[in-house]
Amino acid sequence: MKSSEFDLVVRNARVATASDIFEADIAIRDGKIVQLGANLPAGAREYDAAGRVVTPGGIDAHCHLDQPMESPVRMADDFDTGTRAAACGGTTTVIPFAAQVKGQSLRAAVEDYHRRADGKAHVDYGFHMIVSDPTPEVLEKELPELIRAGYTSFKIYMTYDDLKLNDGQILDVLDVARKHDATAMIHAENADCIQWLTKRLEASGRTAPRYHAVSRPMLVEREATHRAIALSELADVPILIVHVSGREAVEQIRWARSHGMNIMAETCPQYLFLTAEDLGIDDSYHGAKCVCSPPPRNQANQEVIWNGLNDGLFTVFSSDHAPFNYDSPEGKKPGGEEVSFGHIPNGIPGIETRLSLLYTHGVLAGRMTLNRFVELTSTNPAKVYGLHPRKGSIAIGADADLVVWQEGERAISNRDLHHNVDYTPYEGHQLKAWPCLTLSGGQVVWDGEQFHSRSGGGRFLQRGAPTLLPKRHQSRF
Ligand code: DUC
Ligand code: ZN
Ligand code: ZN
Repeated sequence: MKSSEFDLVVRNARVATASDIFEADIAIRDGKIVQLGANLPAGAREYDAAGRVVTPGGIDAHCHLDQPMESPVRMADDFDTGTRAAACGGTTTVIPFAAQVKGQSLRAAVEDYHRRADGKAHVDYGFHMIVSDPTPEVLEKELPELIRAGYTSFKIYMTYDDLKLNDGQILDVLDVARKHDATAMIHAENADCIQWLTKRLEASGRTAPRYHAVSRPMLVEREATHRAIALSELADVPILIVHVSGREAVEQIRWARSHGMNIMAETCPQYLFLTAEDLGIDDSYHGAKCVCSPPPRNQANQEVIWNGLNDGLFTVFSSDHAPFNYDSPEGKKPGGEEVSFGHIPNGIPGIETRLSLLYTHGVLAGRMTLNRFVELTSTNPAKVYGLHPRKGSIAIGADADLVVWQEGERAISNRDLHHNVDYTPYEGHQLKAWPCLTLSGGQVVWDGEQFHSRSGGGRFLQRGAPTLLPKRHQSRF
């Protein structure tokens, strides 16, 4: 018999959801929110949020953890260290990627990924699939079965030799998304243009990290974004364009929306806080730390991304955390070498800093409302990826995944972060807010100073159908 009706009461919270801001006590029992109200009875434990903002736990719907790479490269974060960092940064749900290797079944990729995740995660997690080999078996059997089993989203690549699909294959996969109600994410960059530019740059000795940005100009993203939109129109299914970097892709998405198409879009911190200059203004290899795709652009493009975040163009804000150590033969120096830009593992860490950066420069700088912050970082990802209303809101019956915010000056330092990467691209960056408490399933996983492993661990989330957009009708073809 419990002595109190509630396991925990978070008292005097300034609760922020995607639609409302109100003062309330939040009562938690068995990992769920069970009451919201004034002057609730005492819980077995109490936390006084004393007027602090409390938001739903963040959902990082685009991050890479322990994703198998070609030897000698290896991701620095697995599900242990990656979800530890997530928790300390206020993220209570992650959705990384189970990647199909060409020639391998999709189910095998998902099973392998469960072996990597289960029992190791400290926050709840789901898997997106990466479809790299859409054989008839995959299209007709594996994908529909896996979608029914709760893997209700997948990513399609238009670049990277080992992952990319051609347009016909993309249409086939989009058709499965339409028929079986899944969310299709698209990495939109034109592979042939990148290859052509890379060859020319390397042939003339321009191999430093900064040429990564030169090899992937905005036009390669613009062209692929436009093509993805056309393929979505033809297949008659919404898509979500991931990691949109700047004006040219944004213009394509605005055009599609103005023509009534359901095109969703994601952006990430690197397109707000980094520029191509972070890849180097000279040939220094340090720029490898910020090599990611698409590359960061310039300040004018950062403004375009801020506008899209504020005015509703973007649906979700994710980290695209892709963790590689800088000074490591498994990381940015494969085999211990300073390699040409075309061989530098793509990606930067950001799972822990995503929310604080957006809160500081978005909410506190007056660039977006607190409600919009919640929508982009939690509510919309929950809806797009079939987790709402269990996740993404502060509501009775929802999981007790909560973040309490503390305001004050603090500089980002890699020493203080909880990932397993030897750098952060945001070293020295000044924050004005960060989480002082993270609850995952009602348990404290971050108390503002220390990480606490969740007893029983994070759970695998079987996800439902997307709910952000109305269910689509029959195909026209
Ligand atoms: N780009 C991706 O598409 N994925 C991982 C990291 C990156 O830079
Ligand atoms: Zn991508
Ligand atoms: Zn990615």
